[in-house]
Formats: sequence, structure tokens, C-alpha cells
Amino acid sequence: MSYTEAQKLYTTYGIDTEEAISKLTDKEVSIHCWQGDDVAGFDNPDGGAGNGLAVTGNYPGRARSFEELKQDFLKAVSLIPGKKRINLHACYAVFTEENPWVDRDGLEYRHFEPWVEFAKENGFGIDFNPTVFSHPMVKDGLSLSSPDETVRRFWIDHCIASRRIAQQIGEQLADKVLNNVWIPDGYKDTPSDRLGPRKRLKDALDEIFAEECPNVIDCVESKFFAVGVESYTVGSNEFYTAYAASHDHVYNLMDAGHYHPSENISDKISAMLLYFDYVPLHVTRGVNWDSDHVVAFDDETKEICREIVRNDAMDRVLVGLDFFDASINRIAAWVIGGRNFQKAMLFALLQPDQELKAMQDTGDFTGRLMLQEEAKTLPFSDVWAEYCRRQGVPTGREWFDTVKEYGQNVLSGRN
Ligand code: RNT
Ligand code: ZN
Repeated sequence: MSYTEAQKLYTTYGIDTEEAISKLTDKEVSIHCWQGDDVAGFDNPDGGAGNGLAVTGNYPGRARSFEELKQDFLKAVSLIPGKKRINLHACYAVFTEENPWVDRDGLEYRHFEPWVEFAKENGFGIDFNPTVFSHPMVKDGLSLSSPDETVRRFWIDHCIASRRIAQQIGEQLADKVLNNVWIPDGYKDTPSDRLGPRKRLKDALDEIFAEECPNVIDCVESKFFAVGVESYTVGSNEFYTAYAASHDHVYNLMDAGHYHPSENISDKISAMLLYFDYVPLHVTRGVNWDSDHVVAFDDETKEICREIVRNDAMDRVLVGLDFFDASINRIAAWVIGGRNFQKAMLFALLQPDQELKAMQDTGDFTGRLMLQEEAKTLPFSDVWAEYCRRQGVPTGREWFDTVKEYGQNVLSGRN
């Protein structure tokens, strides 16, 4: 079917495809730099994630430097439609002769200036994260909640440094920068004190957020459990939701892979929208106990997008991608996940939401199910192809040829 034919068919359902495309064109998505190198970063001589975060797989060709990561990122985003931000972690500080290595508590804006230049050159926004893992100062699995004052101090200072960096990036780009604090703290086995660590985390956060940073959107990312911390996570959903609710300008960032496998963040978005002006998300795909598989064009991703669209929250739900699969081509992983999020957004923008809502409110549950199901097979792919054409990116699987060629010409030279 041609785009014009598809457009006509959608009109009979009361859906304006032009409006859908234009809304999607304006929606920013933050693309995580850490997909390109398995969250290794540039500040750690061992070059690997660990101490709080696990990445599995050993596909060849990961980016080993700032130059390689930038090059890979640009290749990936050239195949993904839509407006992009780049999501940085503090461990991606750029060290040079003039700006030699400093530990994480001593990081400054100058270590990220090259990223800001890169963002400016390419028209990307930036988001930021303190890196509270893959570092020897995570002791006994704890950072901000540690009973050891030296450990806590180090991480508080790192988080304050990160927040200042985020503020300066925001000033440079005349934009707001989301700064997201995620910590791995927890216990493998039944704790004998649950309150103590949470009290220490609360006090640490109060110190971290004390300074005014008008260009920063402060987030705390909650988690249910992870391998190695099966029994207790200090920064749980209740802890951070309550923290955010009681602290102005702090938001609980919900990661799609951080809940019980039968819980969905799509169901949580509306609750959060009623109480917070921003609802930050990590869009990812949880598989049992792992939270970070490449985003698929699956029911939950569509449902997340549908909540964003039908609640008219395109500007309030701040989307960042968060996955890292080191067992497949990393550029392809970026592209597949990035395109899938875009597809899910477009799919959501092409649903007969008004009619569906009206059916629910009049108790017409039969009609609601009928229409939900019929709308699934409207000619979505023709609108998707049109959107891709207008964005100047490949419409279908041919993008993969570009990635394979890049693999042969560039990635194969890395070991
Ligand atoms: C980990 C969190 C966190 C990290 C990134 C690298 O479970 O999801 O967001 O994935 O900070
Ligand atoms: Zn996350």
C-alpha cells in the first residue's frame, strides 16, 4: 500500500497520520553512549563493567576510546529516525595531556567539554549520570548507603561533581540536563538492618541535592533486585518514590527492567503523571532477572508509548534507552533498539485513542476489545516507511548492510 492509501485508511478510524509523524519528529529520545563499549568507560584501566553492574558477551569490536565511541554512535544514530540526545555516564570523562586522569570525586566540566562540542556539532542534547559502580570504592556492594564514612563521602562528592557538570552542560547547551543517580547498593542475603542503609542513603541524597542547579532535572533510579543482591535493594521503588514526592524537583526514574517480571511500568506512568511534572524512564527489556536486553517492538514497549501518547505527556515523559548486550554487534543493537522505540511511538500515535476511551467510559468493553485488536493490523508499516523517508534513514532491513559494511571496514580492525 502507498503512504497516501494508508493515510486514507487511517482517516476512516479518525487518525491523522500527518499529525502522528509531526509529533514523533519533535520527540527527543536520549540514546545511551554505554551501548557502544559494554559500559566500560574511559576511566578504568581494566576497561570493564563490574562492582555493581554486569555485562555479558564478548562480541568483537567494542569502542575503546572517545574517538571510536563517537564514530560508532554517529553511525548508529544515522540509521535511527527522530530527535536524539546523548546520554553520558561520568566514567566517559575524556582525559588528555592537559586534562589528565582524576578520580571520580574530582571530575569537572572540562573533562566533558569534548562531548559538549560533539553534541553541538551534531545537534544533540545531553543527559548525564554519576557512575556509582565499576570502581573499588564500592565496598561490600555499598556506595551512598555504606556504613563506612570514607566510602559514603567519596560517592557523595562524586554525585555532587556530576551534578555540577550536568549543570554546566545545561548552561552550555541552553537546555535542561537530566542527571540520574543509580546505585547498586543491596544485599545478597537477608539483611539484619533494612532501615540503616536507607537512612544513610536519604541523608546522602539530601547533601547531593542541596545546591541549586536550575538546568538539572534530578532523578533517582529505583530497582527491585539484581543478581548478587537478591534479598534487598536500598534504593527501592517505595524509597525513591517517597523521596521524590517529598523533595521538590527530584524525580523517580523508572526502568522497565527494574520491577517484578509481572509488573509493568506502563501501568505506573499514569499514577506518576498525577503527582510529578516529569516522569523519566529507562526504556529497556527485562528478561527474567536481567534488566537490559535490546528494546523490542513488543507489547510492553508499545504500551509504554501508548501511555505517553494518550495521556498527552510527550513533553513530560523523558525517555532514555538503557540496554547493553555484548553478545551481538553493538551498532546493530543500538539501531534495533532505537528503531524499535521509534516504531512503538509511531504505533502509539496511530491508535484510535479517543474512540477507545469513549468506549471504556460508556461500558462498551466488547467494542473496546474489538477496536484495540482491529487497530493492530492497520497499515502501520507504510506510515513507518514514510516517516523514515522523511527522516532520511533506511526504511527497512537495508540498514543492516551499512552496519555489516562498517563492521568489516572499521570494527574488524579492533581487537
Ligand atoms: C542498572 C540501571 C542503570 C544502568 C546505567 C548504566 O540496573 O538500569 O540505569 O543500566 O546507569
Ligand atoms: Zn536503567
